[in-house]
Amino acid sequence: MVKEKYFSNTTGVDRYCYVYLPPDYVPTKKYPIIYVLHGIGGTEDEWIQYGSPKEIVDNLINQKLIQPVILVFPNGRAMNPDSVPQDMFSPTAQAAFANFENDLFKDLIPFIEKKYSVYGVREYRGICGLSMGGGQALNIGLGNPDMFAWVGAFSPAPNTDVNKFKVNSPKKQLIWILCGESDFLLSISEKTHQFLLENKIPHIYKTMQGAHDWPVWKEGLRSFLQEIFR
Ligand code: FER
Repeated sequence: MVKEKYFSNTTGVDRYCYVYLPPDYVPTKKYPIIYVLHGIGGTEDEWIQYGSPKEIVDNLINQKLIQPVILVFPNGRAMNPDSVPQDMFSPTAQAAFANFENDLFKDLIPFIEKKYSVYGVREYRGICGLSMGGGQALNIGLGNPDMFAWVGAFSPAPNTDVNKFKVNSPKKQLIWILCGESDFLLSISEKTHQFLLENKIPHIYKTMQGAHDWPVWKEGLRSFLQEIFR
């Protein structure tokens, strides 16, 4: 994992993210890329600390279950100062999660996709996340089908806003949602699934045994990646 620092014009301060490079990364090849978002109390560290993404993705690639892929773990809360607010549910914190969309498009994607060897087109770009980050992935992914072909949400949170989805887009997307059956936010996944059905938007919706917790989110990353490269 490489820790990267980039200047954000959106917040006016430096921001950080982690980058996962596949085992045989060479800058002479091009790679697909996926942005992986954390939950309401996390930062760019959260997935690395609790989700073992390097082990998960190294294994999938080494077993030839997926193609080599680059993963980026941003800080999904775009604010100044860039810290975890005392009240994670405060309007300021909520606004920072929404503001991340600006940082992502104007600052992070340009920085990352200049530095690393990626295709740089929607067909090879994805976004996914857990809980608060799952809501962001749906809002940003389905709101910008011209930017993302792959969208994954693991236990998406109440920040999920179907009004942000571009329901009439001709661009095809792989939309993949997973939630634990005893997750206290299961109703959000159910409602989103219903909305996508009613609007005839193809998607995959799965539940599994589990709560609002890492076993579900790690399985989410593992399964979403395999669905993409099926
Ligand atoms: C909420 C309950 C949970 C909410 C967000 C969350 C925006 C997020 C939880 C997480 O990220 O783990 O009412 O509102």
